[in-house]
Amino acid sequence: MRFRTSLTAGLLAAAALGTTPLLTASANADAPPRAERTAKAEGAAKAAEFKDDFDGPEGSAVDKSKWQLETGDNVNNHERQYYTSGTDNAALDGKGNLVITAKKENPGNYDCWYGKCEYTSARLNTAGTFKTTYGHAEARMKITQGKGMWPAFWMLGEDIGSAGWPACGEIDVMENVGHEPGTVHGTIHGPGYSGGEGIGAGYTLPDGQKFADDFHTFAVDWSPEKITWSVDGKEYQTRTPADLGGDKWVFDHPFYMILNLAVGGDWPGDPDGDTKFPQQLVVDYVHVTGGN
Ligand SMILES: [Ca+2]
Repeated sequence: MRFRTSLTAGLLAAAALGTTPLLTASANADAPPRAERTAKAEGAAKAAEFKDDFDGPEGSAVDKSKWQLETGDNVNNHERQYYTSGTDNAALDGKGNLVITAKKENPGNYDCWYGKCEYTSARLNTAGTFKTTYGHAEARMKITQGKGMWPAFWMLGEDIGSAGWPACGEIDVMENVGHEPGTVHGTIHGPGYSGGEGIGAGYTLPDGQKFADDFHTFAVDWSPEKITWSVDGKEYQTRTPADLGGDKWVFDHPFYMILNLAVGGDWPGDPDGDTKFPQQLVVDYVHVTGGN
């Protein structure tokens, strides 16, 4: 729902995920040269799949072959956290989860757009390691609670470095602002429908339940000219080019994924005296199936 930029443009040029064709050795003298066989195998292995269940020892870092940590602050949304590298704000819990922790501290004496940073947190992406066009992207997470917290699972067009934002497209699979504990939002942003003009909808749990009280699955089913959002398998929104009022649909090219926990900002507002720290965004898994 609000403008966000990738903080490290350099990583956008990072190499795409290499595929490792599984070739069975052949004794057939007529078999094509290895290079040709490899090319054929890569052509056949088109499906983009991503799977991180965050298994690993407590306190260990995320798998660097899958995730890259972005660092710095984010003035565009007037977020108040500083995103750090290392494991201070993003680590496995030894129980099969990634935990992104927002802390009210500034041990690194980091500078933010408003002065000395008041909070630290983490933001991870797959820009250099995984991208997909279409598919089912899903994360199972237990989110934060309290005013000013802003967890998100979202995607950006890999061409952000050349096309810029919002021409690259942004798919927000799940965003929550802490003052709406029972509601999450799914949104698309593109040229003519970005920032507060993003096109989306909210999903609210029944009976006053709060998302922070349990794990939930947040997903999009993304196909040519169609994106459908769901929570716990319940579809609540579908968008197609017909929703754009003539603006351009920019979701038919590769995107990468982002997980982050922002503190404060234009949309959620700043934490208040009732917001407890540290806050944790607990991620059981991120899976993508059926992509290209
Ligand atoms: Ca897990």
